[in-house]
Amino acid sequence: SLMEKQLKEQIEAPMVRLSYTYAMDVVQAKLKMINADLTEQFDRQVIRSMTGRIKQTDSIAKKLMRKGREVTFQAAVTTLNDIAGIRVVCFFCDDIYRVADYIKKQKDITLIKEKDYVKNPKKSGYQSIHLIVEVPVTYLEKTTKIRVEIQIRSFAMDYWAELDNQMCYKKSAGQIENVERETKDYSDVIAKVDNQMLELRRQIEKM
Ligand code: 0O2
Repeated sequence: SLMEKQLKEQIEAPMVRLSYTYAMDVVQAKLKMINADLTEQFDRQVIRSMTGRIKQTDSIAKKLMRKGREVTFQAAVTTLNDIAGIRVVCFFCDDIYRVADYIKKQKDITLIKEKDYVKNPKKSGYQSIHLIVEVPVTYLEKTTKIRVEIQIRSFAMDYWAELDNQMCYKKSAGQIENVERETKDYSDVIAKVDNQMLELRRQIEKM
C-alpha cells in the first residue's frame, strides 16, 4: 500500500538507519566493557554472544498492524521499542541479572522500561529480561533519543526461544493445544536444568 511504501522510504533512509546503528553500537560497546569487567571479576567468561539487528520494514509494518496502529513512520518510531534490538546470551542464568544491573548503572544510557520474563515467564514459556533503553545520538546540533531493546537471556533460554521462534512463535502451530503445552513444559524442564547447572557451578566454585 501507499502507507507501507512511505514507511519503507522513511525508515530505510540512510540517516535514520545510521542513527539506529549508532545507538546499537554504543550499547554494544558498553556491553563489551561490562563483559570484560565481569569476566575479570568472576574469572570466567560471562557473555557467550551478542547480536544486533534492525527490524525489517515488513516486520515493522506487521507489528504496527498487530498493535492496531497506523502503518506510518511516526507510529513506528514512537510506539515500537525494538526497531533496534540487541540480544545478549549469558552462560548462566544468574549472570543475566548482573548484566542487566550494570546496564542500568550506565549514566549515558537511560532505562525506559524493564520486563522480567524470567521471574514472570510468558504463557508460551518464553523467558528473558527485556530492557528498553534510550541512547542520545547527536549529529551536528541535533540530538535524537534512540530506543534500543536489549534482550538478556541464558544460553538455555536462548536455545528454547530460538526453537520456539522457528516452530511456533507467530505461527499457527503455536496455537495447537498439545504443541502449546509441550513447548511450555520443555521451557520448565530447561529452566530446571539451567538452575541445576548454576547450582553445580556454585558447588565447584566452593571446592
Ligand atoms: P521478533 O521477530 O523476535 O523481533 P513492548 O512494545 O515493548 O511493550 P512488545 O515488543 O510488544 O512489547 O512485546 P514483548 O513480548 O515484550 O517483546 C517481544 C519480543 O520478545 C519479540 O519480538 C520476541 O523477540 C520475543 N518474544 C516474546 N514472546 C516470545 C515467545 O513466546 N517466543 C519467542 N521465541 N520469542 C518471544 P517480536 O517483535 O514479536 O518478534
